Amino acid sequence: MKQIIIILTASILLPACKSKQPETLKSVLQDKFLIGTALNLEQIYQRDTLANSVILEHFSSIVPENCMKSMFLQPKEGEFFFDDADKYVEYGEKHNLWIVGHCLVWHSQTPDWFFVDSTGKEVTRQVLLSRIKNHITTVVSRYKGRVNGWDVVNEAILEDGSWRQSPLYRIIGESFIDSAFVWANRADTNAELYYNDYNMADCGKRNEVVKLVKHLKDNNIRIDAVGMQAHVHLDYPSISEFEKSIEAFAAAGVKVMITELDMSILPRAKYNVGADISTDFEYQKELNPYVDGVPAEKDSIWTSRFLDFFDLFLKHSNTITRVTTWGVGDADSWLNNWPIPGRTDYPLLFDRNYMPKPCIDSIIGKI
Ligand code: 9MR
Repeated sequence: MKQIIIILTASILLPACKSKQPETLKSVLQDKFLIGTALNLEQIYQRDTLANSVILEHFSSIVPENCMKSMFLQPKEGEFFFDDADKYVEYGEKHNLWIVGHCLVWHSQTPDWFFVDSTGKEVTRQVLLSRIKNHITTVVSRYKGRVNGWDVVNEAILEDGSWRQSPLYRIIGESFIDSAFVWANRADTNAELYYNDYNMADCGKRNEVVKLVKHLKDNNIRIDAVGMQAHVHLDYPSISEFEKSIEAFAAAGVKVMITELDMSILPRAKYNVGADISTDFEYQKELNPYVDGVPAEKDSIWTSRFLDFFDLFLKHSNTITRVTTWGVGDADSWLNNWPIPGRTDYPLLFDRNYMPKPCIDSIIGKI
């Protein structure tokens, strides 16, 4: 009898005593969209416990910042290196995260041998197509059923709507995109397939990407989403132009993902350089003004604009299925070294000590 009373008392009291779990980005956003982050090797190998706990607390999706790019996966023809990518996928599976593969076909970070023969001469269309097919088939098949979605083609179209004159385009023509999506689909019919690009709020690029999506769909080639990288600035792009692109991609019949979100706080060397890593400028002190910290006023401008973007994403949460930031803490960001090396930027949601910025509380408070 005494035992029954104790059990009954405990079951009545326990729920009331149980402390409420603190809310995190991933907990509040779970019914809206996935919230993701890019991981570097330090994070994939869990060398920093603080970064690791932030990732697991706040994020529901991951993407590898570099280790799945073709120059790392296939440094020599037919010789694949999968150690880091395997570790990345294991990490995601272990923690039940939505795993993105980035990226299968890109003009950049492609190994030197990819576009040339043994004499250094550009390869033929047939050879290049067979190299792309082999790369995609090998990589996607290895992670079949494990990677949830792939950036199949990255950055093929320019801001004015013309096609990037990369070796992919010059040697094969526009159809390299069709082939890449067909081969990725054959290798894993369940993984989602994405076209991913930066400066997607620009009208020329927006229209051409819509055309591309329609072209793929008209030809029964599967594409599931368009990735808007969102390397944004304090003065570019306008929220309204960004919104037009979300709406245009959704109207073309695909989901939208915000795939590489960061917002630089630094003055720009030149208006609108996009995210093309081949662009760089010389270091100048006045272009690196916040080495010792950001003045409060500037910080609040950053926070308020970041929140404006978040409001937009929440407004379109029926269309947007994932928002991924390009890195965890400010020190991890590529923007510290691009387009000018050696600067101190503050573009992400966590500071250099992986402490949450005020923006996170505001996002949590909104939902
Ligand atoms: O953040 C990545 C950086 O560490 C690499 O040096 C760079 C080289 O290509 O790529 C960066 O990530 C890019 C991404 O893969 C594609 N979109 C633009 C990103 C920023 O350049």
